[in-house]
Amino acid sequence: MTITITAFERSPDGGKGLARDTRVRWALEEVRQPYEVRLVSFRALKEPAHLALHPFGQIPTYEEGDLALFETGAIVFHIAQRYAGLLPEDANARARATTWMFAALSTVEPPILELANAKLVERDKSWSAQRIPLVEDRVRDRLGQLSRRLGKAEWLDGAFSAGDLMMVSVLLRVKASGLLNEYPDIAAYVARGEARPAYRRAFDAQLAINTARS
Ligand code: GTB
Repeated sequence: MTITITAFERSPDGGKGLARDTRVRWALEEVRQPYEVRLVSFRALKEPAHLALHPFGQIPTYEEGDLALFETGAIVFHIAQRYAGLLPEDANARARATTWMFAALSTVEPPILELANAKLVERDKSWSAQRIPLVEDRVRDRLGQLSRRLGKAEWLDGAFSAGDLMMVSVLLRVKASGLLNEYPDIAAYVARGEARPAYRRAFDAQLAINTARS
């Protein structure tokens, strides 16, 4: 059955992996499933056809036969459950890998998004210079906790899983800030994720779309 995802027609970062179709592409590449991409303009995101797929008017979406999904957590989880390669066989190990997916999205990503908003959206506010260091410290708290758990391990819980895919995807959003470099184990962990052939294929595919159109 053909899998179709949506992605930005023109990504604000020029297709350098920050838009969230990257994590869905990465998951599909890890499980070796071919997929098609429907490119959507910012205007079309808020039009009825796209809103029928995604109530919040965002990318990415995922269609497979009569199944339509939104939310990258749900999409990656679906891919990991349906196709072998992203979740362990053992039921407890599977539950732990799923826990890391949720931890990435519910516990680590919120302060990272807060920092991105503080730097991009709130820059012109009079209080911005006071707020940014506070938000940076919230990110540091999470990175420190994660670093203490990860230590020198290659991945969060044994073999690479959907938990790592989601955690690395979330951490990539803060890479440009330089904060990851304060936690060498985390920086190395993210670099390991980026070095995976499946990630490289996902990244290159997104970049190619944006490069072709610039
Ligand atoms: N919780 C949802 C999920 O995980 O699927 C969030 C989806 C989401 O934020 N989608 C964004 C979107 O469609 C694109 S990824 N935004 C348009 C809108 O809301 O109108 C966020 C994103 C986009 C681009 C960059 N960048 O270029 O730097 C970074 C992050």
